[in-house]
Amino acid sequence: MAGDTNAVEVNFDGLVGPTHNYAGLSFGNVASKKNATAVSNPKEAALQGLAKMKALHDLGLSQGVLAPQERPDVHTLRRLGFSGTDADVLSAAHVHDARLLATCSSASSMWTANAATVSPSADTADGKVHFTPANLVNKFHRSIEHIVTGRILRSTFADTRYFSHHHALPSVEQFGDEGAANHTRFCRDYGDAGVEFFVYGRHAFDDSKPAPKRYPARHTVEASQAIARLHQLSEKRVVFAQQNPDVIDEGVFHNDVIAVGNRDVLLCHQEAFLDQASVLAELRSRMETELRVIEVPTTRVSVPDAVSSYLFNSQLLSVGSETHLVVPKECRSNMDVWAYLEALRDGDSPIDEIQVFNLTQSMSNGGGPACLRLRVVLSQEELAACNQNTLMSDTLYATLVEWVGQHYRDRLHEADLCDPKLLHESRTALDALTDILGLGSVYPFQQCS
Ligand code: SUG
Repeated sequence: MAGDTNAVEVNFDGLVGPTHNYAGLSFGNVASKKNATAVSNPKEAALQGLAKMKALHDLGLSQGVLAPQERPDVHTLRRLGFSGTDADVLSAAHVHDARLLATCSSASSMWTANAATVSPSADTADGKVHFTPANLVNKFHRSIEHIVTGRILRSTFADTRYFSHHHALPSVEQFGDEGAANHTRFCRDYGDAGVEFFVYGRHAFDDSKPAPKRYPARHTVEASQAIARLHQLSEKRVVFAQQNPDVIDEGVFHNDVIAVGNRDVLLCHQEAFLDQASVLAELRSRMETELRVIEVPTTRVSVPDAVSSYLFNSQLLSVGSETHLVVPKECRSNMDVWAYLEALRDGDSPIDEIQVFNLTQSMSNGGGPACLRLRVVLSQEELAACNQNTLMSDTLYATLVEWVGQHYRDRLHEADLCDPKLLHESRTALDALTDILGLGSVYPFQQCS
């Protein structure tokens, strides 16, 4: 179905928060475990993320910013029985169990591909853009994100004439939802009704179905089906597919570590999906336009190389009439991956340009270019209705670089998380940020004072 020809994809990147650190919190995510206890550099992390946003803005793309969360999360620590002043809470949690304090201090909301699932108005029965924050229930440090994520999304997309916000799904493993990292949308032009592709890791209510053995499958089919219902999607334009459980066991903890799609292009590894030939056939049968699939063979790029280079955690972007692939610099350091990418660019593939970014601070926690962004397809009217302060511009970039310079540390270790000065610095930074982005009082510390 042809739609609004002026609709655009806006990438809303997560701003890295002041407590960015390496705590090894994500079992099944190889980089997170490998770098547990390393010293992080929050300032560099935030600037690396901002540099990517600015570069994409400079290419003429629409780029937005989503604010980080309040961390350490004293509110959650109080729910777990720690009391006294905020400094008492931090110190008691640290003495009792430093790991628990680390789980309440992660800057993991930077990976906004996990913030929510978004369905554009061209796909939904009521013609609104639908948002469901992901419950991220598989990892405690991430399961405490969705309430504030929901508030930030409501402040960014406030106009109820255009935007519909749902609560996160029930916070239980049966409805484990990891958001847009497991969701792709195919179409010819962004404003056309698209085919929404939901990829899940396991079935919660059917033990007979295959599941990974070593690492957790974070996302269930039941969660994907619930989102499709909430977002009022047409059954004719939805495809559900199971991730290959064997690749989850090799460290592919989200689908966006093994596949990426944009408009009519799908770049995926040969081993991405269970029964891949049928999945691709079903996608093709639902599309009204040709689906161009680049299936990367194992003989060219092994699954471990895909995981360490994050080749598939790239952004496929439409830049004018060209398609650009935004990859992390780890792709250039891997000979097989880089040779494959060069051949793609120089050969007869849909990919015209490759852009390489240094995102090492995020990458060391298993977060590449695609993890850092939430895609929101908007008509021009919807774009005009969203919070304009959150849209990247030369001025906003300069303001945020200065803000980072003023508030962020350049060195952080897990042992620093109990420092009450860090909490104070973080809250001061976020208070200033809510003014810059015009968000209102979205944080717990702003609501109880
Ligand atoms: O959920 N890492 C994140 C990385 C998320 C990447 N997102 C996508 N693939 N879309 C995660 O595993 C590590 C935190 C630590 O170990 O300190 C972490 O949460």
